[in-house]
Amino acid sequence: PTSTHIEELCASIFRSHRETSQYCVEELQILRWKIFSREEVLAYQNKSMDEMWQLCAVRLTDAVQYVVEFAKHIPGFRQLGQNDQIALLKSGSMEVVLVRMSRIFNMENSTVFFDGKFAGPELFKSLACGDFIASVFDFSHGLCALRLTEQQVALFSALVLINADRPCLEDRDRVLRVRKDVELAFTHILHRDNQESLLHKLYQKVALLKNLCSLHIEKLRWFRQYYPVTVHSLFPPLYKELFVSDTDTHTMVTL
Ligand code: 4D8
Repeated sequence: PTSTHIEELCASIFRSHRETSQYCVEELQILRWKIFSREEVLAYQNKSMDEMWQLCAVRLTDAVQYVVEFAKHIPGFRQLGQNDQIALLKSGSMEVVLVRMSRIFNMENSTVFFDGKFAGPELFKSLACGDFIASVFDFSHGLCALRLTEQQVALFSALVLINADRPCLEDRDRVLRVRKDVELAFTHILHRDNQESLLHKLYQKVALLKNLCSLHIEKLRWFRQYYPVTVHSLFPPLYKELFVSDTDTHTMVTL
């Protein structure tokens, strides 16, 4: 690929990131003063476990839906087979949500924008998975500390999604060809920004993302043992299709 080709690829990935980001950086700066009060935090903590899980599943699915839109506009993604598109989203969409969480994370007080205001990890107490929530917040803090530009976040998100090592891919070579271009775009941006040292640091974050996502699946399996009906009847179909292995809903075929 020529350098204009790479420039164009960077530009379109950045554009799809911007168009599917819900909040832009400027808006987020303005929202920072909106923090849940002590009473509001208590109200979340006093929710029943299944009610809080359902709320989180709904909020998470909203965020995933924007990631699906982002993926669709990565050059080359839609040319992959339907099954491979779904396989990449099943394993990568939660990872990209966690990358996006770092944009919305306030390092000064370790809070994140959730359900309308900024919330600390203690707000999620009734989920009964404090270790998982603590790891998610630690990860966000670490990624936020790298102070990525929006363009770098966009390219890193694409790199996380287009991964030829994901399980169940039918045409791995084709995914690898798209991957190579995204890698070139990613290194191009870091080189241009004179921040090549970020390359190594971001590849380290990829391993952390993988752990967090297996922890999410593990917690979900545990929750489902106790509340199978909540998962079956009240969780969003897209959430089930992505994260519950033996599900028969196929909402993503509308890709
Ligand atoms: O832009 O869509 O408004 C987290 C979810 C972020 C999970 C969302 C969440 C985000 C993960 C809800 C529950 C990250 C933004 C808001 C909702 C990502 C935790 C906090 C999006 C960025 C911040 C702001 C719980 C949005 C990790 C895990 C899920 C369970 C079902 C228990």
